Formats: sequence, C-alpha cells, structure tokens
Amino acid sequence: MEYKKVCMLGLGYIGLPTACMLAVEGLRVVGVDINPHVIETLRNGELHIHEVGLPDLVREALSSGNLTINTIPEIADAFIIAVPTPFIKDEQGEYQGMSYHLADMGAVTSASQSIVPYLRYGNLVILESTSPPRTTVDLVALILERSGLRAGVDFHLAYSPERVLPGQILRELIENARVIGGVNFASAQAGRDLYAHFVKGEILLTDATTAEMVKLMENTYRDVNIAIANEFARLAERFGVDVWEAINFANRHPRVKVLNPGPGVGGHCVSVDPWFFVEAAPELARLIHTARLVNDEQPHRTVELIRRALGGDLHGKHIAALGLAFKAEVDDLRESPAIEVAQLLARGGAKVRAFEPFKPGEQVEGIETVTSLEAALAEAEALVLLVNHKIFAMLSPKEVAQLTPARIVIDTRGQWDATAWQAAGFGVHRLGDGSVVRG
Ligand code: SAJ
Repeated sequence: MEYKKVCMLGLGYIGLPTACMLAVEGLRVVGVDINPHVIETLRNGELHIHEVGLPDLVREALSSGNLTINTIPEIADAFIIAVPTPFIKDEQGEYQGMSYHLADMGAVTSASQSIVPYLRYGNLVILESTSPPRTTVDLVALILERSGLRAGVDFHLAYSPERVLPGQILRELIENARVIGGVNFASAQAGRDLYAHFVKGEILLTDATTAEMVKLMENTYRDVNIAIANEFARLAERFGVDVWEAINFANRHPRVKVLNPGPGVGGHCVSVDPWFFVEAAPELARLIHTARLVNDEQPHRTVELIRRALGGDLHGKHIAALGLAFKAEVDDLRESPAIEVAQLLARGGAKVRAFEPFKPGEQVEGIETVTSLEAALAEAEALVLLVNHKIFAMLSPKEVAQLTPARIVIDTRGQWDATAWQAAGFGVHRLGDGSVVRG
C-alpha cells in the first residue's frame, strides 16, 4: 500500500518522534493532540518534552512543511493512535486480598471515536498505545466500525507496540525490531508498508492480540526481574552481604543477568503494563502480581533505610534529595519512585530539598525543589542519591564535603564508592548493602 498522508493521534514521547520520522521521510503528517498547551508549544517551535535529539528532528519536520499540528484529525490514508493508557488512580480491583490497578482506556476510546468521521474505505488504523490483551479486536475495532466500515474488510486495523527506551527514543525507533499484529494478515502487511518508511530493524508480522501480548510480556519480564533484584537486596541486608558485589559476581555466570535494585520502579511503562495482565486474569498472573507489589513497596523500604541511617527519627532532619526523575538521564517525573521517597520523607517530618538536574526547580507537591546542587546541599544533614544521573554518579566526595555540613550519605542506586565517601568523612549507607561499615 502507498501512503501519502498520515494522521498521528497523540503527540507525546512516542507520537511526536514517530510523526516527525514519517514527515522527514516525505509523508504529509497531521499531528493531533487534544491538549492545547502541546499544540501551542509546538507551533511556537518549542517542545513540551525532553528527549535527546528531538528538538532538531521536530524543527526539521516542521520546516519541511510536511508536519502540521492540530487539535482534531483530518481525512488521511493512515491513522496512528499513540495516546496514554495509565491506570485509574482512585479505583482498584482485588484478588484473594491483593489489590490491583485497573487500566484507564479513556484516551484510546476517545481517540478511536475521533477517527470515525474521517475513516474511509481502504484506510489503515494502527494502535500503538500499550493496551490490555484483546483491546484492538474488542474495543478499537468495534468503535471504528461505527463508521459503517468493517475492520479487516473495508479498512486495515493493526496493533504495533512501541518498544523504545526513553533517552534513546530516536535511535531505537529506527533500529528496534517492530512487531505488527493485524486483525487479518492484509492489515499487518499494510502496517509494514507504513513503518518501512523509517524502520530499519526487522519487521515481524503477526495477529493483533499476539502483538499486544508481546508488548506486555516485555515490560512484565523487566518488572519481575527488577522485583527479584529488590528482593535480593532485602535478603542481602538481612545476611550482612553487599548485594551489588553479589550481583556483579552472579552476573559472571554466562546465563544470569540480575538487574539493579533501587528505590522502586517508575515511569509509565514497566510499573503500569504488568497490571494489564493482572486485571485481565488475576488468577493466572500470580507471580506478576506479587512482583508488582514488591516493587511498589520499595519506596517505603527506602524511607526505612534512610530513617535508620538518621538514627531512627526523620523529624526536623534536613535531607538533600538528589534526583527526582523516574530514572537516569531523563526529565520525566511521572510515576517516579524518587518523588515518592522524597514525599514520604517529608510526610515523616523531614525537611527535604530536592534537586533534579533535568527539571531544576520544577514544583513537586509536598517538597521543596531547588535549582542547583549547591542549594540542595547547603544546609543538609544527609544526602540521599535517588537517581543515578551521571552528574551525581561522578560527584567527588571531597568536593561535596566542602559544600555541605552533612556527613551522612545514603546511596539507593549502588553508584557511589563507599570507601571514597568514607575517606572524605561521610558515613555511608547503601540500599542492599548489609556489609557497609557505618561511619
Ligand atoms: N529500574 C530499576 N532497576 C533496573 C532497571 C530499571 O530499578 O535494573 C527502574 C528504573 O529506575 C525506572 C523503572 O525501573 O524507575 C523503569 O525503567 P526502565 O529503564 O526499565 O524502563 P522504561 O520505563 O524507561 O522503558 C521500558 C523499556 N522496556 C524494556 O526495557 C523491556 C522500553 O523498551 C519500553 O519501550 C518502555 O518501557 C515502554 O514504553 O513500554
């Protein structure tokens, strides 16, 4: 199939770069977002999100004239839905006394509805949003068929998950293998013809529900593996072992790859997607459910570690929190365990000053945020490393000692060399390190 015009619904971390890739490859692309702030920002030549290389790509796409931005869709050859599928905040399900989150499919539903008036015979519609199993056939197809056209007969419909890693989105969009699952084979082939405009990785064709499950399996696999790393950290603390050393040695085994423990699992992917399996089949997804709960407990465990490091009482303690992003080298603060830890510390009576280098001074409920490392350190009694941004990992303990009265550091990411910090006069506490000599 040949495509001249594509309508992209949702201009977030996935929709925007994908729209730009298609535009710079010569297709006409209408980028649609219901958020007027996003539209206004892009029309002013600015960006509402941070991703390496994205500003240049957006500029190129806009100046080519191929990318236009609007709040409503237009008639096009293909439609791609890349809107968020978070979980519902104030409602939970329960299975055998264990609660679980429910998917909020509101954005996918309304994006699908918004296409209906513009859908024409022969069009292709692709859902990219991470979704519970069977969403394409049981939800999106039914909405689109309100147009009077039949999925897989009058128009093509496919599911194709994005699998890019924040911080490396532009490279991975091109290089990663791309799975495309159609409601029939012709739909998958139609999807391949579209993505082949910019994807250099392998393109793998399957059915829609398999493609949905592939995506959920990937992030669930990661979540379960991080959960076991977090459990290893708890066990190491109990047995007087340094989990970081133990993991390093275990990973010398040719078939073992233990991931890193930390203050929790955040972002809007790994900490969300496994819930879709749990919600769909709680009686089957038992390990997945437990892993989610283990990872969700981790911010609380981290706060307990900090409380112990501070002699058992957080009240009135000045704490410098280093990093608020959900992981290293990104500016994304959504579902961030670092924020949860900082807020729990504040709720426990500590005076928290946080510095996030990728969003300096960004307002965060319940904590004070500052625009420089110096400001965070100035009156601190303890430093807590919450995100392993390079600029924190590379801090010189001797230089830090000049900038702060604090003499306690708590490393929740296994980044800092305990001996060097001890030599600079700090008492060192590390998550998962039962062997640390407390200073
Ligand atoms: N984390 C750990 N320990 C680790 C690795 C990660 O605690 O060893 C934490 C991070 O700090 C972060 C969270 O897990 O809070 C998630 O980070 P991540 O780097 O594992 O994943 P994301 O959410 O940035 O991106 C994931 C990727 N999925 C996989 O690696 C299987 C990416 O490829 C997906 O495209 C993305 O989810 C998505 O959009 O679904």
